[in-house]
Amino acid sequence: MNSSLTRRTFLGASLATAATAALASCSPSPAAKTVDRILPTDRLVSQYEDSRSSNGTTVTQKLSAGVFDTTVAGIALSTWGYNGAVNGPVIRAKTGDTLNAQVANALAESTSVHWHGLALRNDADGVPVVTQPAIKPGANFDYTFRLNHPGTYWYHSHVDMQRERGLSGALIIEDPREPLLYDQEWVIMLDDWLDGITGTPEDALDELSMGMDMSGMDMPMTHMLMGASSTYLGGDAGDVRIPAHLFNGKATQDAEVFQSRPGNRIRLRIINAAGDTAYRVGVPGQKITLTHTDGFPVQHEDVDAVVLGMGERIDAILTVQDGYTPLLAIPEGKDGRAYGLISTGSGTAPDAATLPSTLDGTVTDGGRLTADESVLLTATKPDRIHTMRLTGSMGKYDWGINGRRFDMKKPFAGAFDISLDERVQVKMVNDTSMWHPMHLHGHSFQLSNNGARKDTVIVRPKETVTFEFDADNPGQWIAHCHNAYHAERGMIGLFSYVR
Ligand SMILES: [Cu+2]
Repeated sequence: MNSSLTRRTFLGASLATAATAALASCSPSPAAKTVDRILPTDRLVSQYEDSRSSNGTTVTQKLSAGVFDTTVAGIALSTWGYNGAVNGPVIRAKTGDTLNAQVANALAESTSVHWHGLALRNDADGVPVVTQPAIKPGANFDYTFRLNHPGTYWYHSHVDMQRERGLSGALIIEDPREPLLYDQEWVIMLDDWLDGITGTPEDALDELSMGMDMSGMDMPMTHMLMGASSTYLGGDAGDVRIPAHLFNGKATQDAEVFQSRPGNRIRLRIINAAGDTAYRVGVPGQKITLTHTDGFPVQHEDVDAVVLGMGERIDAILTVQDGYTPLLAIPEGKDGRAYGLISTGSGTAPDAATLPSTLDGTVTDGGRLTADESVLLTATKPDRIHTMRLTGSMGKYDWGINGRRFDMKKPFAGAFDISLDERVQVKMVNDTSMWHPMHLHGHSFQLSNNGARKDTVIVRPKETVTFEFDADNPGQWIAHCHNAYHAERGMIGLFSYVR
């Protein structure tokens, strides 16, 4: 097993040793020695934070990462989560507020919290060792940062496979001048769960990491999924066999029921927190209106279903009809499903067996939507163009960027250098035969041709996805596949601000 990303190396290196290692690795080239990287400790990071508007209000949230006993899909198990739940608390704040998250680590190993989708100060991004040393067992860490854009976000551990247990939760930033009209709001976290049912996420990663080279040896395959196929995603849908799909932590046998009234407009805030599963979400026989992706508004589209890759979010409006309305989340190319029910108090809940197993008609995803004019980047020529080739294969399980597996001990090796105030264009070229949900930290990019503003986008096999962003948030920011297994095996790159 390749050990470049094992737990010990991942957690053992400190920020200082990482910087030293990077300098050492660059030493053969005299020019490289002069690279002046804007680290998370740089005074520019605080200066930029001070320039973000603040209303003086601080929202405080305690998050205790620990082990707890629970029941998932009818099975009693022990797992890890925040504040003793499969989904951490829904954190709510407003644009202009400061979030103060007080993290206590009650786990037996180090952890961190990443605030997915936020253009926040670099030293609060929660990526050991790039933006902070990991939070050691028994230690505390305060994340304090200003919230400068409304939308549907989430938070999760950024250490090893911890996110594949329960270490994630929703973060909703409300707009004090919300232009969207709706009566109610339903925050929905979708997740593919195996911890405590078929093994642990580490077991699954270990098995996948042996690669398909082992498949001729009659090895029993508990976790590896062969032949999962999605036309929508362009082929292979996923790597991992998933015993339970969860809708707000609940499998189908105890589906959540959301109370409403006929005619109410519900804002759905849908978050795909899964590790290896894209979900197709919709209501059989009824259209939903897509309004936002990854926190930013899009030109509204009425669709039968929307596909979310891991890490993506979709906001949609659903008008409630009398009786029970099922909101289905069907895993692309995999068995099973998750759903929640909207009830107006009349009729009877549908039996799971009577619900359709497919959602067809008009189907789209966040990457195919068009940005609302209010959030379009100003048209300008790129100052810098980077190409990120997505590389690797299921057979070798050697996922990487430009053929390189990210090494936390040498985070600056192969870095994509950028400078403040540049317009950066990124071409993501998928050289692999799988789709990847690619996520950029600390920025919202815009897809080409007035596409949506996003931070996570589906890149299909052999496809090139081009996006641009403004380099307006100094620091060190990773960009990676949000398939947890691909990222853990090395499909991570670094956008590095340099002077
Ligand atoms: Cu991937």
